Amino acid sequence: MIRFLTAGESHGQALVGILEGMPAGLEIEASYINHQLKRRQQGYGRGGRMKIERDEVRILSGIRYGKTLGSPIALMIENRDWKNWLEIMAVEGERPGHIGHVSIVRPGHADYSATAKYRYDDVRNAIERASARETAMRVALCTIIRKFLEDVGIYIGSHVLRIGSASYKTRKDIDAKIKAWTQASCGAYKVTEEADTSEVRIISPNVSKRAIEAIKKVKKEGNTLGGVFEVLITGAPVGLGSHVHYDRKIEALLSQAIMSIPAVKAVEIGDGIENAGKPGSRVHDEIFPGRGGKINRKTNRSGGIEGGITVGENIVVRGFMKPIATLMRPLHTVDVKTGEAVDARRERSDFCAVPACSVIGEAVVAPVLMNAFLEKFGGDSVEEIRERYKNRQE
Ligand code: EPS
Repeated sequence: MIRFLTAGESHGQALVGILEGMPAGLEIEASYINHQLKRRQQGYGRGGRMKIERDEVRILSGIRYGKTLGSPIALMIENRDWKNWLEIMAVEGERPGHIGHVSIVRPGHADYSATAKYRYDDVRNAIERASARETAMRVALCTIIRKFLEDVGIYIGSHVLRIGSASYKTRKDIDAKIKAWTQASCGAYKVTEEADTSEVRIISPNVSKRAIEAIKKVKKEGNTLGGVFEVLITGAPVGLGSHVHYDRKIEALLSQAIMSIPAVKAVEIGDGIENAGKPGSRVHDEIFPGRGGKINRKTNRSGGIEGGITVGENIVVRGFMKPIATLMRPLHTVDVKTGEAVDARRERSDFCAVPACSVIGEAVVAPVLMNAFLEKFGGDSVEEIRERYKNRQE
């Protein structure tokens, strides 16, 4: 079973992570992880921090001569910005007199809730760990898992469907493209490759252009925008997850993973939202006889999951991200120290982070798939697992 932990404040020295449970013998290089870290930093609409950081991982343990040992893997990503925060984020010593306490809370962030819960005397304590900076380490750890999945033919990809009101009018064309791409040998990887050519990770140049215009507009107005992204998984076998217990249903676990990304407030599996308004005859994916005693389907409205178990079709998970809570045109709020009505603090932030969020979405589903995979085909080394997987019966 895969477990992982992350630690690190947004402006502290570094982000660190430990990944436990990876089988031995997986080939992995820092450059492979760094490629995903770079993708997470991209996207039109990001703020000043991404100009400072150049996220690169340091592998501290668990890998020898480019292969996993089966022991815990420890990673570190330095925060370049830390040198500008040495006094504010000092680990030891007294607070210097000129460093004030933050007491104005931003609506929509963890500022109020975490400060109240942990009885912080400084909202900065909430801001630091609630920051989406933490996702850099999650992407790093999950990329190692993703490498294992890719080696057995399970590809994870993503693209953005909507930013603010800029979205596809109909899904017909994009769905046809995705269908063709995902039927190709590298599946979801092609979708990601195409999305990566757009600054907002939207495959259609038209929608992409409209999304960039929309971000430009909110930037000028001191506002922010959210959106919708889609994570696609191709090559997953039949039988990941289980119907027998609530905490083994794979759509529940995938939803939790996507929902754990900061600012994601809704998740959809397949056409879940649309399906709720249709009769059953137009929702369920009819089953037809296929080649070699297998089954065949013409639709995949279920998002590749029935009864908490994968059915062997593409897995489709969508995340709905709210607009970032830090606005340059501040909202009404309260100074929690004085109780006075004030304007929310302007804190450096992104204007739109949906493209980055889609890359994080690709990463966070990997441990869910891996655990279901290990439960079914598990072993201690990549070699052992591959043998079991090769000899499976579907
Ligand atoms: C982020 C780093 C943060 C933010 C952003 C994501 O850096 P800073 O706070 O120094 O600007 O840019 O976090 C948020 C949007 C947020 O609300 O916390 C990153 O590395 O992704």
